[in-house]
Amino acid sequence: MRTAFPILIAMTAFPALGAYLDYDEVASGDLSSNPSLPSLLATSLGSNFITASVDRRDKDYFTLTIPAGCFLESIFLRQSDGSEATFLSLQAGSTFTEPAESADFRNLLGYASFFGSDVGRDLLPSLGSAAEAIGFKGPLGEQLYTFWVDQSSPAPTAYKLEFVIAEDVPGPGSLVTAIAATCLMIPWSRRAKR
Ligand SMILES: [Ca+2]
Repeated sequence: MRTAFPILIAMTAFPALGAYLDYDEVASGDLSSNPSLPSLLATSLGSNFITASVDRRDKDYFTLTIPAGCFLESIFLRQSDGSEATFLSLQAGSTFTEPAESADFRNLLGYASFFGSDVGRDLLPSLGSAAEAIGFKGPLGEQLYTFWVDQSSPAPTAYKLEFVIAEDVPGPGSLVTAIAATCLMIPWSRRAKR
């Protein structure tokens, strides 16, 4: 236990001032096209970016790990240059279980389509309210989410997404408190230093 506080204080010494995850396919390689083995990417508090492209033959699958006690608060579309809609979907967990050719929307946590005109919009509410999908409201608190990005056009469509990770806890409760121990200890440690 004695080592926990220095580690937590070290983590909190650098609050969300910028992009902690900044994955760009140009520099880091194409994201996985295998739903059973998505690219595994760790996020941090604040803004996390993925810049990539898809086309009819190139689907993107990636899993985001959310820091313990934190929440996926928003998914802002920052770039989209395709002439057709790009499809975005997610499931909780470390793989995507639905086949692209015959996905059962009832097994998706959510899905949405976006165009260039949606740049600047938070896609999370649309994902959560998609017809037939499991759905959700508000921030997402699981530790792992796997995303599927798809496009029917043969021409590549570039997209950039900003995933905002927040430390806010939506409400009191022992389970939430236990899960959120890391983030809850941040204000405690700051108070202790004053
Ligand atoms: Ca790609």
